Amino acid sequence: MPYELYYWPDIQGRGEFVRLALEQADADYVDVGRRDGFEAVVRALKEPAVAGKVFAAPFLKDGPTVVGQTAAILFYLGPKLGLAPPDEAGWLWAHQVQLTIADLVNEAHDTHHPVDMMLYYKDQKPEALRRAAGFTKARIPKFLGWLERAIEANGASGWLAGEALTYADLSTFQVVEGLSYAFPRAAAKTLKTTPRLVALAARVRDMPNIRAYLQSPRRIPFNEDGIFRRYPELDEAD
Ligand SMILES: N[C@@H](CCC(=O)N[C@@H](CS)C(=O)NCC(=O)O)C(=O)O
Repeated sequence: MPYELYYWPDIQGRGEFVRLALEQADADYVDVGRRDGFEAVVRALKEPAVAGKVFAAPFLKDGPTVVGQTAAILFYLGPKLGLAPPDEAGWLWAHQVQLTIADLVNEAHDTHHPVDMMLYYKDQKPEALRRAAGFTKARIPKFLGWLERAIEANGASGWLAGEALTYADLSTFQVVEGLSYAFPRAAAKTLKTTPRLVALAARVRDMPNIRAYLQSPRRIPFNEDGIFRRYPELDEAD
């Protein structure tokens, strides 16, 4: 039975962290929203076996198993896909990294939707400008600086958890891509100070399965409906 990923079909969003893991592992999976459309995801969220468990997309079905929350999906998939560290301490660490990335993702989202996610960006633009100023000035350096230190602390492998690639590295790559798309000036400024993080992202980008995925129609381009949106006025000034 293939894994079934349920996520919105037109954005990378939070689902992309799961897509990257499935693609790197060459897993047998169906991206149900991409195959059957947005309404298929809405319908699935209302199924009794899903509605009682899942708060929001993305979620994964693996036979009778239903898992929601991006970090929990990756915690579940990591060992099955060969993308988790080998021991319990490593599982916990990779999960901790993924949860920290989830915090970053929430803050990136809130730069364009600081007041109400049901309102349009244009209806909360003054607040967005204030929120984004703090995000670009202090939070991007803090999150990326932490990732840099974590790679360094892990030792010579250049990865985040142990000696081999894990889903935490794939998600870190996605964060570098997303921030570089949404906030090119602020991200570039910080990335100049994080050589290990830049090297990790380049290594992931160059892995054969990831490279093939990025060049395929399955990789949805970044756009202004997702988490990482390019509104130039929200980026740092030159
Ligand atoms: N913490 C959850 C957040 C899930 C989430 O906010 N999903 C968004 C799309 S990226 C959604 O569909 N939200 C609908 C809602 O919150 O009502 C995760 O990391 O998976």
